[in-house]
Amino acid sequence: MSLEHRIDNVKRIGLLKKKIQQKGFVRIIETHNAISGLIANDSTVVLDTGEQREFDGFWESSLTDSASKGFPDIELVSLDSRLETISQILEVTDKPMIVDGDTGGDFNQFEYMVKKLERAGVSMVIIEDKVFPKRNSLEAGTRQTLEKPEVFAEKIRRGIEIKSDPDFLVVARIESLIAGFGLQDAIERAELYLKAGADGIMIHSKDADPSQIIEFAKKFKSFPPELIKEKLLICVPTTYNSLTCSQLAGYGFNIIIHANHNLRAAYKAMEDVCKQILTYDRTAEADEICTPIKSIFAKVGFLSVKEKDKQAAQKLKSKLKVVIPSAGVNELTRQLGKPIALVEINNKKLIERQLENFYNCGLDNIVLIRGFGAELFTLENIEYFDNPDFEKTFVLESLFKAKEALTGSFIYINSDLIINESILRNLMTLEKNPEVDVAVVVDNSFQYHKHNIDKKLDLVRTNKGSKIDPIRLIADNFSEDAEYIGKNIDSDIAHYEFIGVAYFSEKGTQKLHQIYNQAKTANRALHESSSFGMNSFTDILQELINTGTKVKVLKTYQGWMEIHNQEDLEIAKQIYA
Ligand code: SPV
Ligand code: MG
Repeated sequence: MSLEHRIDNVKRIGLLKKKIQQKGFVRIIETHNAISGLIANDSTVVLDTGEQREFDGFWESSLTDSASKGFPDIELVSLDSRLETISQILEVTDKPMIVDGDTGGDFNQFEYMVKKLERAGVSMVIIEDKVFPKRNSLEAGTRQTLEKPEVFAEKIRRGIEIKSDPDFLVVARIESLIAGFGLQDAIERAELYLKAGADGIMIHSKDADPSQIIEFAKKFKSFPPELIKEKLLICVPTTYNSLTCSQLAGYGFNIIIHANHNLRAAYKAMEDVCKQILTYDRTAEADEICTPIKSIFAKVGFLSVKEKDKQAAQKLKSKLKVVIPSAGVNELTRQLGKPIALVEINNKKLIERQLENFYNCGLDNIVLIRGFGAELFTLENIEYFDNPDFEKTFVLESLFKAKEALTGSFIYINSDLIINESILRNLMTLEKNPEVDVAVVVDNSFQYHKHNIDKKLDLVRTNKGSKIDPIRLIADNFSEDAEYIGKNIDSDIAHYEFIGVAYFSEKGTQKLHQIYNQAKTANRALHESSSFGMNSFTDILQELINTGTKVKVLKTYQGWMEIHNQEDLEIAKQIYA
């Protein structure tokens, strides 16, 4: 991951020298942009012998940088453009870089090049002894003009003098073998460049036969010791590629550069994939030769961004949670083959409509307990819990499947409800009200249409409730205490209907746990329930009342809707049309 590769420039510059000192020789791989840098940086193999092998640094090649930009390798790409690529690679990696400086320009230009590369965090610049503008060395028949050795030696001297970091290295690249001037010319030039202060010599060849290179290495070793003290020998075995790095190191090379392979590999892969897509007129076949997008996401750090986003969102979530038990199954959900929360009301799932209201109120800490059709919940940013026993147990058991999330204060809401934001906002005021530990949302409109209600309602009788004007009801919220809550009460003496929404303060939540744990230990059916497993939410509310907890009521007149059957669903569709 790109963010993880962090290293400061001074440390990185010194790394190349350090690695060579430690290992004797280093393996360098070409990179031409940030992603190739990332891949090169992270590539590693473990051999049968147990040895773990990776690249020690990068070659920022003039050939592949130019080609990446669609240009021939003739010193056409400006230093600024090269520097842009260089800094993009360095930004996401933590290994040292050697820059192919072409001819380095004239003496003065080379001084600026050295300063800029040093400042960028590059460890080494290699310049070649050709006349500007050089031509790439690999193509047979290309006209190659070598610089006068004395002129080039002077350029090296100027570069050495201007650098300020002793670990930044200036290397002379000898092109005698490329230009056909022979080994002797190469050796004479090497001697001159070393005397000018070059930190090392790169000897280049485009011959498939490595014998001249090997010969050069032998001659280099036989130079007077003071001339080659701490001097590096470098090669680029593009054409004589049968020799391994270890073999080349055996001949005395300290740096072995694989100069163009990442670009060539990418080029071939891109050509192949383009042909596949054109041939089959689709991408199904091409996908097989492509890296999965997820691997790229992982490499460039996108997956860790996703993870960190999640963690941050978790940290910054509202303290007040919303807990939705959605495990149960009824006739309607069986018919629809999905949990009620996932039923679509005019192209939007019920849960999405709920979530919209929660988010609008700043409530984004959502806990949902799944059961029937659990696998159908794919919404993110919800903390899920599961009640696999949803057929045999009831809502209290579902709620306590999320017991580890039941901490602090929370709003309980049934999954088949849509409620107005005003109800939520009213409940949210309780966060600042130390008087209320438990509150339930109630509605008295059932009193006016009792006769056409087909299901047994959860009714509430309070200490001060009466039949009064529904508008006035709202004015005295949280002043009445529920005395009875459940189905087994004559509707004539009940004041309200419990709508399936409740609030618990931190203390209220603790009491809830206490009562639940006691009932569990005793395997006790609470209130109207027939068994412990069938305990309902209203059963524990009544138990709270019975054990001295005040359960306050928040009165609402309409502003909520329960999707209980097909008819409700049709009404909801009309409302949201
Ligand atoms: C490069 O990679 O740009 C080089 C090496 O200079 S070569 O292409 O072999 O000249
Ligand atoms: Mg080059």
